[in-house]
Amino acid sequence: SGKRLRVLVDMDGVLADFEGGFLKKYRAKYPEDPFISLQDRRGFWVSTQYGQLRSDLCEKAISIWESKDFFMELEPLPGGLEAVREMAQMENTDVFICTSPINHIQHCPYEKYAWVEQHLGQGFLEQVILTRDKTVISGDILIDDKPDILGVDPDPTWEHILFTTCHNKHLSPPQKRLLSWADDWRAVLNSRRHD
Ligand code: BVP
Repeated sequence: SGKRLRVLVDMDGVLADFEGGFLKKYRAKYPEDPFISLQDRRGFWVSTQYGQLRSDLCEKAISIWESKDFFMELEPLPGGLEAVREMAQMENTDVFICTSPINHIQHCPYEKYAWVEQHLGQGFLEQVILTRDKTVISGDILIDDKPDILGVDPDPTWEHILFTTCHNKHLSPPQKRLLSWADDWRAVLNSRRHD
């Protein structure tokens, strides 16, 4: 087939350690309050689980990722940057980073671009897609840790590959999984090249 493969890669929980960065800053800011260890995380929304633990903790959790430098200072997840760099060099392959910014716009959208520039270089800014609705973005594959990716298009073009993280590891999802960047992501790409 002469067609190029388009891979969409999510950022938080796939390339950047949102959960680890959140927990570290939450514990530093609210040392007297209870927290949820990464082992005990369930459900995509951190704020929902903290709100269930104690109602006031929902807004305390939100205050963490709404703070300046939260997104900029997230650590890269092991192997992720190397994987997207390798994808970008592969023949007949286009890779885009597809990420949903939070609605508190002061810091997050800028810091997401700044993170990509710092870790992947200025040229990679061409590959960044910020959208609150990933179903309207066309691609062959979307690698994302969110189990349910919904939007206005009921039949997105991409196949969702669920990237395993603390909050989704106990699910039995309908999607194929990537267990980590040490898993065989090249085979996942190749499985979509000819159909
Ligand atoms: O920008 C991230 C963090 C934010 O939602 C976005 C998810 O983007 P994708 O990974 O789908 O691209 N976010 C927000 C909340 C609560 C908001 Br109230 C949360 O609990 N977890 C979370 O990731």
